[in-house]
Amino acid sequence: MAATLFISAGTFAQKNTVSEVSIKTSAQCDMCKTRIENGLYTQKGVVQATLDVETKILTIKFRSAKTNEDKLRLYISSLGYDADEIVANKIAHDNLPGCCQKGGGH
Ligand SMILES: [Cu+2]
Repeated sequence: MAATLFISAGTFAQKNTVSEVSIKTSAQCDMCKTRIENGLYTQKGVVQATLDVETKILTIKFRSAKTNEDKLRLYISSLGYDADEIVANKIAHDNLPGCCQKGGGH
């Protein structure tokens, strides 16, 4: 009985494991912050996304059963921003408002 309970609790915990990753982005301003954070919330497994505009560090809490760091970085690139060593998707980047592009207006 005790063993069964222990196993179920373990399975439950594994399914709901929340990991955290910090990713350096090329975000420039509050518009970028909104764009990146709101975008991430549409992605499976993302629990929390917080971008610090000053440091450009994005902190994401995610369920490791549903997504992973590489997927998240690729998604950020698809929004037009660098994500650590993943360079921003060029088309998405060039479609951003000028002030949100790398080295733009801030
Ligand atoms: Cu911006």
